[in-house]
Amino acid sequence: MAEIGATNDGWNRGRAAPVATRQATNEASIPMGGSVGDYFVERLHQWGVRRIYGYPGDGINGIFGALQRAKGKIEFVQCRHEEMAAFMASAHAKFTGELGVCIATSGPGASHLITGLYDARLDHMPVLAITGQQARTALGGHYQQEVDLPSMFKDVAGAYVQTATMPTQVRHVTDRAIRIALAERRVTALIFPNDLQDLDYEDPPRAHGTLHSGLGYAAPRTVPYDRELKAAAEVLNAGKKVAMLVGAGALNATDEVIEIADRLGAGVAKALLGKAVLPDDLPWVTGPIGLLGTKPSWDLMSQCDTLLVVGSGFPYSEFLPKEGAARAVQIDVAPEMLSLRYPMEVNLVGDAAETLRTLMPLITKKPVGAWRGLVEGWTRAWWKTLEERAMQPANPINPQRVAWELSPLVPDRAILTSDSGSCANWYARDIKIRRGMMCSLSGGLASMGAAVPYAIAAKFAHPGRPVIALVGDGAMQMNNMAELITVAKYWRQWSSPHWICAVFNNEDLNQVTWEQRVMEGNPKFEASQRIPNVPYHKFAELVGLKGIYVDDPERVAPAWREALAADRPVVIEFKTDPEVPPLPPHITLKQAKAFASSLMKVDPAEGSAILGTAREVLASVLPGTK
Ligand SMILES: Cc1ncc(C[n+]2csc(CCOP(=O)(O)OP(=O)(O)O)c2C)c(N)n1
Ligand SMILES: [Mg+2]
Repeated sequence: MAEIGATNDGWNRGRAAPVATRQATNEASIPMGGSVGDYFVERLHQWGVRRIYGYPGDGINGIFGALQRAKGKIEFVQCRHEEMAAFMASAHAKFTGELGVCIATSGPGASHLITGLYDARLDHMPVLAITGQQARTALGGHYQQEVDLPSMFKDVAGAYVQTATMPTQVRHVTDRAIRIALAERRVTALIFPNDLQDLDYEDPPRAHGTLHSGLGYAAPRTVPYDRELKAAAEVLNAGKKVAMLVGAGALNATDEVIEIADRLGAGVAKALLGKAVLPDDLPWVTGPIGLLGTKPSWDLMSQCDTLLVVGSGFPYSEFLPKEGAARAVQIDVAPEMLSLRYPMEVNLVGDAAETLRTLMPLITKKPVGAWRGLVEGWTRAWWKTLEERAMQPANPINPQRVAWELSPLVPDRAILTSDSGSCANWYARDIKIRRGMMCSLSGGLASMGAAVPYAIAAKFAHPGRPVIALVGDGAMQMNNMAELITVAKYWRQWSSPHWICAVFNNEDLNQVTWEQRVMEGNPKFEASQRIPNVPYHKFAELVGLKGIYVDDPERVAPAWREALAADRPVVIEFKTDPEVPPLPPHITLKQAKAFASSLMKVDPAEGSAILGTAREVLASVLPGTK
């Protein structure tokens, strides 16, 4: 069967990209005589599902029995925690374009899924959650592990949540849950009471009150009408200083984004989930935007006269032009995301690549002018600033240097993931993405604990590609450490062993420590911020992986090389300095004042590099301050 969703560059599809499952067809018939569980597993297979992440329990044993009887037609990947299974399903969807599927038992298994499902929900990923439930005869009886699952799932999987109650109902609830997830890029949930799972399956009879549903979904070609395209072209052609912002919805449109940016003479900033849309060696790509963004992206947005947003739900309006300062056009396949962060003059509902291709002939090529030169100058200067910041001495290792030195060493076609924490800043800014690479993180939800499960799902989806996860020590302690056991369990079946988890050990919940200082004007709150020092590399060795420990800045690059060449998955632990600030690209005067006042109060780190930081903070609001 054609593997439509996983072609070589097929990963490169974001929110707007056509989602396909492996060919779903009505032709294959399901052998009769099996249980509801057997039927359900076979139907998932017909829909193209080949891998499910999850954890067992007595509420779902009927379906696990069916998975076992299906003899590997669908691979089951055992995680350490259901939340991790849901993150893996979300990441599977991100890295393949296919439906992600996770499974859990009733009660606590189902409730554990929730955060991972919200990750998929907020990043518009098609994910199906399958859970067990207590027997139909017990429901409503305050029974053990009885949770009102439809109510619990109603928000996160609001597009479609159903409890199956009869064998004859299973076919249509399955077909609908999958079709809705794929077509609306939403999370859906199916709940199976455990007694139902073991009943004999029956097709719906030809009778009133029955449904006879079928398989298959193919994404449509979505393009706006000519009238809107002309209006958009008029705005863009009139612009003298065009800025673009691209996000995950443009991941399938790299060539088209480059072509339109060249025609418009535009500079392009990238939202975090759109990091892989454009390679960072293009001189007019200003890199990330927002709190984790760059100075040239800030300048681009504050000085442009025209804005074109493609496939991005980037949340922070204050990083976009001032209202009224720029004429603007937005392209998004999801109408509800249009004109949401900035009032757009023209809203185009459409797939990014298709819409840009249709728009292209209407765009007049602008002569290469001063604006592009300006943007390229800002960007060149910024890369130098980044290098200087990365190579600043620190105690013992500057965390920016960890990402900066990795950047040129990242192998072709590698897949990168990042956790939420200060490392997301270095991932966003310091790693130069190249064409053919993939990368993602928990974007909309920005949840801790996602980088390792994302990296595991990336490796299952693309076992031949190197995978690198960047993770803070707090996030390791939260859940990522346990998932190293999953890596230890499965890595030998991957065609290449190159899987690396880099830990930034700063004994601190550092991103939030800095937020407390800069946003609130509070000193570091030791009780909430300081975390225990754990030998992550030794934990890796304990479970059979390779561990590398680095506390010497000069060893950063050689240690990365060693990790990249290892014959097994690696945990590479960097002892990093918590006093290197993950500063927003542009600090406001208000924030600088808050920070200064936090210094006046007693900060446990007083007297250390923090005073040097004060200079850096003030210099970014008051240019020329040293
Ligand atoms: C599940 C969850 N809990 C809390 C937060 C808030 N939060 C964001 S970053 C962060 C600190 C992360 O610490 P660590 O993983 O050690 O990374 P560091 O910032 O120190 O590099 C916290 C607590 C979150 N994003 N997600
Ligand atoms: Mg930390």
